Amino acid sequence: MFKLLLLDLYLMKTKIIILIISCYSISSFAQSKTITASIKVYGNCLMCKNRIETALDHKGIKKAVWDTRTKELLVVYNSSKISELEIHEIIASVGHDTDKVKAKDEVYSSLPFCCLYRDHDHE
Ligand SMILES: [Cu+2]
Repeated sequence: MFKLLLLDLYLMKTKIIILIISCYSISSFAQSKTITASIKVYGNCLMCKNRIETALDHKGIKKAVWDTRTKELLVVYNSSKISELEIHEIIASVGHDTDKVKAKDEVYSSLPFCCLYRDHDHE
């Protein structure tokens, strides 16, 4: 009789654990989302395009295409691996301002002359 009760208790425990694990995996699956965003990134030329897109060859980022004319960056990323703010910071770290994060002056001033978008606006 006592043994049976123990077995029952054990089965119940197992059921609860399975329930917790399945809830957890469902929620982590829901958090792993592919997001497509459009970010304003300041720059001038094809060298800028290459610099921005190369910097975004990064874990969690699936696609990054910057338009030299509209200054819009199309980025596809996995929000469980990287945040949008981190993407802004990567872009700023190579010398390009975004609508959220500004590049440091010393990084900006080390860019080639044709890329100095704050001082000259040309394509
Ligand atoms: Cu450039």
